[in-house]
Amino acid sequence: MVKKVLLINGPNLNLLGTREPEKYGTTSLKDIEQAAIDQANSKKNGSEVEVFQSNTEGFIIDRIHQAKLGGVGFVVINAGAYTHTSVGIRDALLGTAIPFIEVHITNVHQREPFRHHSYLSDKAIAVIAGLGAYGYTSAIEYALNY
Ligand code: CA2
Repeated sequence: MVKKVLLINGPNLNLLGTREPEKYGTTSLKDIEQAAIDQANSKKNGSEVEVFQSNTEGFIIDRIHQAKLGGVGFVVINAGAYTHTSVGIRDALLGTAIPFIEVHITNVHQREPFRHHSYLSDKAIAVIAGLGAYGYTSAIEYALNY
């Protein structure tokens, strides 16, 4: 079983819970991250969740590289807007060969056409979109049992 899971959130997701609650809900990123950490701790088998948020593409890529060196066995990622633009994040995930789940709070397929394409989906173990904050909970649960 995977012992170390990394939860990555991309640009603007630090604003969760503060604005646009009708779209993104009322849960803060801090609460989402703490819930993921608690999920791992409740397993009582030494599993851990590390968390990272950045508004900068290169920092996300650097963190994925570090994850490989740090023994992370699974990544849960909401790359935010970079989902639809970033070959670099795709290449980092493929280059490290860490299995990952792509999460979106909203159902991107009900939104503007430019959100329908993802540079990550075809390489993800799974894609979760539209379940709100519960999408993270379910992805972390899967990752911890992987
Ligand atoms: O649905 C998702 O989780 C998205 O990844 C969110 C991104 C968007 O660009 C993707 O297409 C879908 C945007 C994150 C913005 O987060 C905010 C949260 C609260 C207030 C304002 C923005």
